Amino acid sequence: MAKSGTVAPVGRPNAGKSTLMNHLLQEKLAIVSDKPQTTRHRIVGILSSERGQMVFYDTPGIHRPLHRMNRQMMRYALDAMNEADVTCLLVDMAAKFGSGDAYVLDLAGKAEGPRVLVLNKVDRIKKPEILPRIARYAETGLFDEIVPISAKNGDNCDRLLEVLWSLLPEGEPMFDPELLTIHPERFLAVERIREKVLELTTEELPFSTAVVLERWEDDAEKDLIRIYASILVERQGQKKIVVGRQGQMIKAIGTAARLDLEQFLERRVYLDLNVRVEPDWRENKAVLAALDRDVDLEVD
Ligand SMILES: Nc1nc2c(ncn2[C@@H]2O[C@H](COP(=O)(O)OP(=O)(O)O)[C@@H](O)[C@H]2O)c(=O)[nH]1
Ligand SMILES: [Mg+2]
Repeated sequence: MAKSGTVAPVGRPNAGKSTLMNHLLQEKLAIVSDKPQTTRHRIVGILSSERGQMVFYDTPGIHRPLHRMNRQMMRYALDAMNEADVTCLLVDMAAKFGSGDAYVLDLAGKAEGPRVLVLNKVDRIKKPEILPRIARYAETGLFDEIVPISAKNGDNCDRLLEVLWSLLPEGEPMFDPELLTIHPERFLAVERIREKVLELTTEELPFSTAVVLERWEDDAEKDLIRIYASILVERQGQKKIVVGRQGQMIKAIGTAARLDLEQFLERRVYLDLNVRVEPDWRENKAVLAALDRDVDLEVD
């Protein structure tokens, strides 16, 4: 009998959840950055093989929510954990264990069903430190399996996948095995624009930026897709940073995003980005609804 079920990678921001899902799917589905709170939705990734089907729910990192947007992000994370067949707690081995980690450990430890602890970023710590760390986590008795990996270079990810397949229930696949995700191209494209904003800007800016799709025109005659999008910021000063001196920053973001989108969409792309100040958008229901629109395709 084939396996079929869902896996929720959960953990603190920046633990490497999106990197892991991308690695296991061999595809850049979720955007990744070195800034916390990169993932803002539940991103579904579908892995189909002769073993069956494993559906990942990549989620926002667990953090103290200070805005309406972040409360929604936390709901995505907690709902995914409650719904998934297997909970996969990711811990950044290179980061010092703090109260945030204790909170997440407690939370994930209460998840129903099998729980796997993934000790990520082993490439960043010394080898002799690994076993004692595993032993300490094993003492909690909260996990069915503990697997040290590097999501970035793929170390031991085969072993993790093996563990996940073994814990998954038997069943029929939920999705067409040809599908990699349930998100429309437009959503994934807008995420990739946001990734460039995160990559090229620094400090507190990433938290207060969002990208909204304004218009998407498929010009078959010219074999071109025209994408009009707005980068939201909260204050005039932030707009200055995103635009840059003589528009240099927005130009760099636009070029990087266009090249990436042309590869992703396998089409020529015309990208029009504009920066808009939208005070307190993270509290604004209408803006948040616009950002949530078109995230999931309707799949029967
Ligand atoms: N050195 C190292 N860096 C990693 C590893 N996994 C993820 N990262 C980096 O950690 C940062 C956060 O990764 P991301 O997947 O966005 O974390 P998320 O917030 O949990 O989804 C990025 O800069 C990744 O490149 C790893 O195994 N080793
Ligand atoms: Mg992420």
